[in-house]
Amino acid sequence: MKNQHTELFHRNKQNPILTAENWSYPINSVFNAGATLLHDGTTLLLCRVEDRRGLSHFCAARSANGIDSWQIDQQPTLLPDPDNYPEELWGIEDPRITFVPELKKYVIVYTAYTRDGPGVALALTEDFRNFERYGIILSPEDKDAALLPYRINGNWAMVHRPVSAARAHMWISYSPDLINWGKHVLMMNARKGAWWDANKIGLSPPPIETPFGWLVIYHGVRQSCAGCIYRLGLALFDLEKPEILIKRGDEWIFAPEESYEQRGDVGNVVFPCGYTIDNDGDSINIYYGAADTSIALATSSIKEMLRWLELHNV
Ligand code: BMA
Repeated sequence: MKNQHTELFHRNKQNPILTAENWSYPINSVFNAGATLLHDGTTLLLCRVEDRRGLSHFCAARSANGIDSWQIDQQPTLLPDPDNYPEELWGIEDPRITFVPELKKYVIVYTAYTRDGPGVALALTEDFRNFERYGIILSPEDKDAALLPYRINGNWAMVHRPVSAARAHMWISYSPDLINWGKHVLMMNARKGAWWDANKIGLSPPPIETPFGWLVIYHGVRQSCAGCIYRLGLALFDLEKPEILIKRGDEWIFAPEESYEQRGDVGNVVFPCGYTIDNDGDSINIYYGAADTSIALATSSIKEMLRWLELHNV
């Protein structure tokens, strides 16, 4: 009998939707893209592109339907700038995009690969052509960060994932100006032992605002003697105090199962950094890096994810 479980994410039949072959300049791989809908309804992906030295930069791809006919920038859109920002020495990775109505700008939070490991950096843009860099805002080792779209009690709020010793949990920090971050609070622990999300977790795309709280898709890293498996789970946090965990799912909801997810530069990885939400306010398009090699798309429903959490809350 086939193993039956609810499929919350539905893979697009055209997966992977973007690969290195789509680029007009020589690259190694394209994965872990931030995503947003532009004001005219165009889907914009800010793709992490790894060059043939192993260093990453960002390149924008635009599509009317978010699935195919991508218009990809002919040159890198945002390159690391180690002369002015030395913390970007070994590249920039894994952008998460938040449109911030108060600033009328997109805030991009990304990993700067410093000499001492990954740190969190921030840049603002209105058009994904010109960028205003704030440089590194959280020192290494820290990554998997995204900004919430509005202030909470007067302060900006950012989820991130510092690493301490052998374990890595999700934290949230607050700032009056997007530069100085404090009031650090632990949001959610990695579990222990045999769990799929033991020892190391991190935010995947930016939290999804729902009437019931911030719905968070997070990744759990299962380490074994055969290597790591990156899978996704769900949690819900309080809207006004986002460090308060309301619900956490037991099982993972999405895992590497297709060949393009299981094989590549880093096999067994599904890693979404962005999504877009359709006009119905419920259908969600999740863009994920597959095996650190290509970009794939899965669709889901916010209501169904919330219903699943009701049943799977631990
Ligand atoms: C994580 C991040 C991701 C990457 C994943 C698998 O730590 O660095 O960029 O996709 O590892 O290699």
